[in-house]
Amino acid sequence: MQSFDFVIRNGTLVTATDTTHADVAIAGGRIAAIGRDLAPGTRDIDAAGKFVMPGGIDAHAHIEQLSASGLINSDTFETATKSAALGGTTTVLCFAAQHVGMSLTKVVEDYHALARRGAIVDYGFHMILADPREEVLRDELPPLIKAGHASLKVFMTYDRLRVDDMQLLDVLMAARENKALVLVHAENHGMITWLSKRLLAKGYTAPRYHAVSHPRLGEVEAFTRLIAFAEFIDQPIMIYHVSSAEGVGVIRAARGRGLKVFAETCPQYLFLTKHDLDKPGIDGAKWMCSPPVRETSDQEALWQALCLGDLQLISSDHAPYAFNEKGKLMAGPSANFKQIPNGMPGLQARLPLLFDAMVSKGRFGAQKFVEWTSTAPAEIYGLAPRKGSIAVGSDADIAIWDPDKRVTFADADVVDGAGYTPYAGRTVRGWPITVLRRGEIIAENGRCVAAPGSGEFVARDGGPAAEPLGRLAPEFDTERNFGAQLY
Ligand code: DUC
Ligand code: ZN
Ligand code: ZN
Repeated sequence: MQSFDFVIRNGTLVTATDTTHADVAIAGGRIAAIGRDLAPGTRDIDAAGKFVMPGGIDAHAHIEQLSASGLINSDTFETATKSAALGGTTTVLCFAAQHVGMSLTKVVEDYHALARRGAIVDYGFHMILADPREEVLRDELPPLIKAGHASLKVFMTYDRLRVDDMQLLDVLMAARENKALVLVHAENHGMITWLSKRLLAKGYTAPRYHAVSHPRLGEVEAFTRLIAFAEFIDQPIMIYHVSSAEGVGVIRAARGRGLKVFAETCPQYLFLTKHDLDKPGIDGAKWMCSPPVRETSDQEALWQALCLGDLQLISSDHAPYAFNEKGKLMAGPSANFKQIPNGMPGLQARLPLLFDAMVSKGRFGAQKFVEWTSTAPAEIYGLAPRKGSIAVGSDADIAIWDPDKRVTFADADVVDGAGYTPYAGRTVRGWPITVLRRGEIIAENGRCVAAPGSGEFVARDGGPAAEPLGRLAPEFDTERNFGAQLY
């Protein structure tokens, strides 16, 4: 008879497609059996009255990263992934961020070294390209993608990081040639810069004006241009952190035409509004991210877009900056909104906020919760079938949720480097009480019990998501372009 390391008994097992009462047996870090009356394991966990769900996959987290502000985020792989584990997340996809002039190969090596030392959950890297020089795309990119980093991120705004139209086309083409997904921060840089200048000149400097300085039409323009480029090159894309109803409209139209446009939103756009930035003095800086949080009507449009499949997943965009001179207040306590780094922590709060809204309060339910926070990111980013579900043969990445446990978010409980939570004072019902990563308990009853560095790199290929549609723009079609071979 097969022997098991763990058997999780009597729980309600939830995947993206099913909800059943079944036991789950784990051997050698993988799911070994699912059924009733399984043989005892070395250790049995009684999950009666609890939900047994796949560990969360957070596909958008800035960890110990050199960011657009020129600062490193206020955490380390250890603190960030500890917060992830405590919040029920067992895999993160973060960034290896190339800035102008850097070798991409060296950048990727450096981030690997940081993660090897500190990571508690499993991880992979998207490669940020701020300087897609010819030799980077030709010589460095192909082996890095082959080594398991099959996603490229570009910014259409931020002075330090943004690519222009030609560079964006080059990156899309390089991704197509090497079968990688392209992930994009898409906002119109000119509109943001122009509007910010006018606001500041008129003395509107407080954090709340950050919400005004990123017009929703900036999302519309950038999404539209990006999608046209992606269609032209026939390259699948992922649009990051969709924040507005209008942005959703552009994506819906593109998907309606059959284009391979994936898109995510984040808890901050579902649970916060611009009024959260409207605090005395500079306090609103804690709620500053880009794009900014918007209106209640946008929240509703985003939920509907998730439900309709226009958006496929919810990531945190974890990007913490401490509320001190090493973070949000790097330019001092009287800084204007342009001098404040953008971003907020989210690795720990993402799943409890969504569990509360979707499972405890019943909106869309437990299976959609699993789909949008684990299964869809696994499938889109090439982590499936190893991650993202509870199935025989998959990694035993499991979060056991107590649906009755109430927790009120408080700054005192924050373990990432931000030192504050944007959700302080908010009470959620439902909390991950036991979290297993590859069959090892990493968090239990609010304590992280795994060693820093025990997380493993997960190599990913582009998979079906990165496969081009095969629809050639007329200019790329040799039968219609006088025979020019452009691919
Ligand atoms: N915006 C970004 O583009 N990245 C990190 C955080 C943020 O707010
Ligand atoms: Zn971004
Ligand atoms: Zn981001």
